[in-house]
Amino acid sequence: MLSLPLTTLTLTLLPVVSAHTMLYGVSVNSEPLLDGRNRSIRTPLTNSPVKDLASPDLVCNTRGGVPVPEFVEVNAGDTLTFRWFHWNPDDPNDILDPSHKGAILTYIAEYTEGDGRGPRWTKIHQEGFDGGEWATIKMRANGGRVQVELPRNLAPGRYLIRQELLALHMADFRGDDPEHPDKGAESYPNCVQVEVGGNGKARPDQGFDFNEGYTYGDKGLFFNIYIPFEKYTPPGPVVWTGE
Ligand SMILES: *[C@@H]1O[C@H](CO)[C@@H](O)[C@H](O)[C@H]1NC(C)=O
Ligand SMILES: [Cu+2]
Repeated sequence: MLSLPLTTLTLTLLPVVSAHTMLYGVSVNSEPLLDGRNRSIRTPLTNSPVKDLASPDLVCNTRGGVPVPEFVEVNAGDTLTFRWFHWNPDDPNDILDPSHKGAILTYIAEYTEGDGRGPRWTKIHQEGFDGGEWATIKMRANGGRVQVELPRNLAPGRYLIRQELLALHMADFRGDDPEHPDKGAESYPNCVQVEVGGNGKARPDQGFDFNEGYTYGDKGLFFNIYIPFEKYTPPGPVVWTGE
C-alpha cells in the first residue's frame, strides 16, 4: 500500500508549505492580551504573504479597507505588545515556521476608514538582524510577541498601526524575477486601530507610501540570508522618534 506513506508525507510537508502567520492581539503595557481579530485588528482573510509590491494588500492586507468596531486605547509612550500566530492561537508553539527569518517593522498613519494606500505612513520601530539573530526568530522564541514603545511625544488621536513581518527565506531572488516566480520577500502586514491619548505634540510626518517606497531591487527586500553578510538594512524610511 503506497497510499498511507504518501498521505503521511503530504501531511508532514503541509505545515512547511503554508507556514505563514497572522496577528492575534495587541495589548497595552501589562494588560492581558486578548483576541483582537476583527475587533481592533483589520484581520486579513488568510495568513498568506503579500509579495506584489503594487498591491493595495501590501499596506494593510486583504481586508485593510474594512474598518473594525474597536480601538486599542493607549497613551503616547506606552508599550504595545503584538502577538502573532500561525494556525492555532491557543497553541503557544504554533507561531511561525523557523525558516521564516526576517525583519519586523512597525508603522503608524493617521486613521482612515480606507485601505491605507498612499503617502501617509511613518516608521516607528524596526528590528532586523542584530548580529546574532533575526527579529522573527526572536519573536518566535518570545511566544510570538513583539514589543513596541510608542513615541513619547506622539500627538493624541486615532491612528492605524501596521506591523509587518518581512520574511526573507525566499528573498535570494527579486520578487519580480520571471524565472523564479516562487521567490521574493514575503510581507505579512497586519493593521490595528488605536486611539492615542495624552498631550503629545508630534504628528507622524514621513509620508511613506508602501507601493512606491518598497521596490523589488531594495536590498531590504532582495537579500540572501544563506550566505555570510555583515549587515542587513530593512526597507523603508528611518525610524521616526517624534522628538
Ligand atoms: C473575520 O471576519 C471575516 C469576514 O466576516 C471572516 O471571514 C473571518 O473568519 C473572521 N476572522 C475571525 C478570526 O473571526
Ligand atoms: Cu509562510
